[in-house]
Amino acid sequence: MKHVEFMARALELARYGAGHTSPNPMVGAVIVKHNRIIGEGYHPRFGQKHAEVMAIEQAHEAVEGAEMYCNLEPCSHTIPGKKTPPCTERLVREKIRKLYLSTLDPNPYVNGNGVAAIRAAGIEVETGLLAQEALELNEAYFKFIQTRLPFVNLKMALTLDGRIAAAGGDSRWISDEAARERVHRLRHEYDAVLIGANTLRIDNPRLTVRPLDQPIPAARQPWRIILAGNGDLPLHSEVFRDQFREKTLVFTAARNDNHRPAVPGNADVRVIPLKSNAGGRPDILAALKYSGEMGISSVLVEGGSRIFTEFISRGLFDKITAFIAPLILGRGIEAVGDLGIERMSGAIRLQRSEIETINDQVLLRGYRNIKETFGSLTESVACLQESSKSWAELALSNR
Ligand code: AOF
Ligand code: ZN
Repeated sequence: MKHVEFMARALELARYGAGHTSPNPMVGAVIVKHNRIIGEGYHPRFGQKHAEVMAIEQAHEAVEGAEMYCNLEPCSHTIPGKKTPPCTERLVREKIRKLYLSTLDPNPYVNGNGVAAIRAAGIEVETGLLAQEALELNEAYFKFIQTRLPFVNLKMALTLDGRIAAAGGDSRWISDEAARERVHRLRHEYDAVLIGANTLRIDNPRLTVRPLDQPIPAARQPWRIILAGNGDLPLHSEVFRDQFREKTLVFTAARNDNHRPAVPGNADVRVIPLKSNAGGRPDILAALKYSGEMGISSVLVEGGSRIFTEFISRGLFDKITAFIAPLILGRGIEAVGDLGIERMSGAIRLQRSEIETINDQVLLRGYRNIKETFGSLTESVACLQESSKSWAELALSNR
C-alpha cells in the first residue's frame, strides 16, 4: 500500500466519529509495520480516547519501530478540564519510529508543540499528507477553535431559477427524498440548525435528525435556533412543543419600546435577548457569538430568504451547500435578496466549489473564504499544491 492509502484509511476511520466528537475534531490513526496495517483507531466521541491511543491499544503486534498515520497533530498539553493525557507522551513511550500527519492542530495549546515534542524525542514527522481532505473533514473544528465562532453552512434547496419556495410560500418539495436524506445526515453532523421566524411560521419544521439506521437520542439532536423577527412567534410550532424542546433556542431582539412580541413562555425553551440590528431583528453576529460561547461549533442555516441574505451580505457564512432541482417556478421566493451588487465583477464566487449529482439534482458546495475559515491552516492548503508532487513520488517509492 502507499502513503496516501494509509492516510486515506485514517480519514475514513476518523469519520466514524462524525456527529459525536464536537467540539473536538474527528481523528483517525493507522499504525503500519512492514507496509501492513497492524493497528487502527479513531476518536469515538467527545471525552473519550484519542485516535492514536486507540490504534496503539488495538494493535495486534508490537508497535515499537512502526509508522503511524494520523490526520491531526497529536495533542501535547495538559490543562484543567482536558479529558485525556497528551498523545505525544504515549507515542514517545511506545517508540513509534515515524509519524505522518495531514495538518497541525490549530488549538493554541497544541499548534506545533505536538510536532516539536515528537521531534525532540527523535521521532521523524512529515506533515501535509492528504491535507486538503483533512481540512475539509474538520472544517467546523478548525473554524471554531481559531475564532470561537461556529462554522456556518447555508443549506438551500433551490429550483433551477433560484427559488426556495413557490409564490404562495410552500416549498414541499423542491428536492427529492434522496437529497432530503442527505440533509438529515448533514444535520446529524451539526451542533445546531438555524431558521428565521418566517420559515418557522410557514413550514413549522421539526429540525430533528430522524433515524438514519437507529434512533438518535435527545442529547445528539442538534440545537434548534430560531431567529425571531419583530413580530410574534408562532407559539404552537413543533420546536416549542415536541420532546426535544429543551434543545430549542430563540434569539430575540432586546427592545426598549412597549411592544413585546409573543415568545414561548415555556420554561424548557430558552429565549435569549440580543442586541438588535437596524431592522429591529436580533443581530446575527451577536447570535453566532452567543452560540459559540455555548460551545456550539457549527450551525446549519436552513432559511429562509431574509436569513440567507443577511448571512451573505454580512459575510458571516463559511460554506454554501445548495441542492438544485430541475424545476422552474418563475415568480416565487428568491433564495437570496438584494446584496447591492450591480455588476458581474461584484458577484460573490465561492472558493473550491465542487458538484455532485443526486438523481436528477445537482449538489453544489463551496466556501466563502478559505482564509477566513481555515485561518492559520490556510498555508497548509497552499503548500499542498507544491507538496502533492513530492507526495506522489513518495507514494510511488513506497509501492
Ligand atoms: C489528538 N487525537 O484523537 C483528538 C485530538 O480533552 P481531550 O483530552 O479529549 O483533548 C481535546 C483536544 O485534543 C482537542 O481540543 C484537540 O486539540 C485535540 N484533539 N488530539 O491527539 C485525537 N481528538
Ligand atoms: Zn491526543
